[in-house]
Amino acid sequence: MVATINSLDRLFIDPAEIPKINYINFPQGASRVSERKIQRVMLISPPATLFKGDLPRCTYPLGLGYIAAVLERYEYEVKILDCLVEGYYSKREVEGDENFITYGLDRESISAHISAFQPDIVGVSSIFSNQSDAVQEVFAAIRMAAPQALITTGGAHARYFPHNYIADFGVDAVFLSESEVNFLEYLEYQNGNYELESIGSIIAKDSGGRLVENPEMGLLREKERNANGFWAELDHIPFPAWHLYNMEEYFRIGAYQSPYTIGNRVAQIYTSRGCTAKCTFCTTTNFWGGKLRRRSPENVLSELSQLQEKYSIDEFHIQDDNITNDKQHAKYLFDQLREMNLPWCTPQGTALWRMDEELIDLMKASGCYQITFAIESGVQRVLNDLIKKPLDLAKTTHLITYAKSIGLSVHGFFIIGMPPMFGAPGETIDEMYATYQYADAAGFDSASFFTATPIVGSVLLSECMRQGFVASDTPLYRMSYKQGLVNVPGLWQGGEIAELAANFNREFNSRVKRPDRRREWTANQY
Ligand code: B12
Ligand code: SF4
Repeated sequence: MVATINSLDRLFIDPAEIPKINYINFPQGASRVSERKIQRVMLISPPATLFKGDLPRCTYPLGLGYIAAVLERYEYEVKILDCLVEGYYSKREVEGDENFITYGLDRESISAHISAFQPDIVGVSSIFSNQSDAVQEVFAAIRMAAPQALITTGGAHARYFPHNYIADFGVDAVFLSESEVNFLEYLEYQNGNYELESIGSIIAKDSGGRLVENPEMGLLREKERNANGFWAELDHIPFPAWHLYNMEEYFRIGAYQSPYTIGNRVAQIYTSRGCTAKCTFCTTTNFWGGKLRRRSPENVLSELSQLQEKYSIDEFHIQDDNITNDKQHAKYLFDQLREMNLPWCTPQGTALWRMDEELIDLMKASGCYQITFAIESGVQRVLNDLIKKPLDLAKTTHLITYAKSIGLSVHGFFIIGMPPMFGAPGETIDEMYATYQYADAAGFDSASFFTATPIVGSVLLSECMRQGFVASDTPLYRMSYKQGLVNVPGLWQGGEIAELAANFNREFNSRVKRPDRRREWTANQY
């Protein structure tokens, strides 16, 4: 089984150290379609194995949509299979683990989809550690249905287990970061038009079975600003291939990330990639290179207009890691979003430390109806010493009341159970209660209390490993923010923290009056 701490790759270097970054662009041309050996590409998002208390949210695998759009631009034939949306109502127990449940297509059904398409190559998304055994099921399904097809994978989980995937599961190539360009280059390599050695962020076998490794990170960036002077580093990336998603099924299921979603036809959008902060629990810095790259407001509006025109969307969710990282750019964007006249929210969490009244006014005026503030802790010491989020509570808490006062609903994200880090003492149970009290006093309408979870690629994991706070056989493939995986001898056990977080969630949210929903949400499903 992949994804225990024992099986972490040697590439799992100090997550504070980012591999060398090269800025790259799309190639000018590609091989002739008629001469291609590899032309039919299937991109698969695996089923989801979730903690029993988690709501099976079901949203578009955007990464695969972006890759597909690029491949279509170069005339490859592409299909996206999202095993979750296609098998959403089929759920099954996880053998040997009663706390988890799997949603989505089973191996036979996945095989049937693969057989029907007969791909030359399959790319399996591996962005979630808790999907890593589902990823293995997909590999097995590929072997059953298309034994000749090349197997590849990539994403925020695959990045930390590439040798494992190749040695134990017969994968041909693992992509280590952003992959719009290197996946295309890999296809071109297979079609005799490119050198494997020239591809960045990849570990792959060449035609003779030799392993080629290049951990350097290639990040897309074109021109800096557009004609109107707005940042536009990502404007050259095509919009995700929305036409390859089963849009009506996502709309029908309606299990979007936010429990407060008001629309019935919701899209999700990325307006920037990356974040420049270095919060210890977060993997963004490591995975996206700690750099911020933006799309211009015009580019974002153009995608939203297309979504409105083609799919009649009636709401959108902004999924950026940190939408307000560049406050001025965010202001320009929100100002222009008014034109869309669509409700929107930020279920992914926004950085209170990059906000002010003017920005919140612009959000409201452009259709935002709910902000999720990612506060993490109501205790400044915990923020400074353990979480390392550049948030000053004394200077910013009033913005929460301000957002409420202008009619926005406000949700808070909090983390409890931070262990000792960098020589600073771990979070005490009293400090966790203080966070609860902070959330209460700050006036949040609702809140999520997560247990500190050592995700691969986070400094939190490396600090826990260094100090022996996580067992080496900890099943990273069963991670959820509802479990307590960190044990600090003499301070607390993970189980206690998980229970405390569950109580906080229940207590805080049981009083929330929710809008009429199509589904039942329990107080612990935040
Ligand atoms: C939106 C989102 C969700 C959505 C679902 C998204 C979906 N269907 O894809 C929802 C809300 C459901 C969700 C849930 C969870 N999430 Co989430 N989520 C995200 C988020 C914010 C954005 C994902 C995204 O669209 N990124 C933008 C696209 C462009 O990037 P991408 O998907 O990574 O794809 C690029 C590369 O990874 C690569 N790539 C990806 N797949 C493939 C495949 C191939 C073949 C190739 C070549 C390349 C490749 O190329 C792509 C293009 O450049 C990320 C953080 C982030 N910034 O990425 C967290 C993130 C993926 N989530 C995370 C986690 C932990 C969870 C949960 C476990 C939380 C929980 N409940 O406890 C659940 C698990 C859900 C599940 N299905 O099992 C972690 C995963 C870390 C880990 N190792 O597990 C992340 C990284 C955030 C973090 N905390 O650090 N999530
Ligand atoms: S501000 Fe948000 S996205 Fe940025 S490093 Fe911190 S948690 Fe991650």
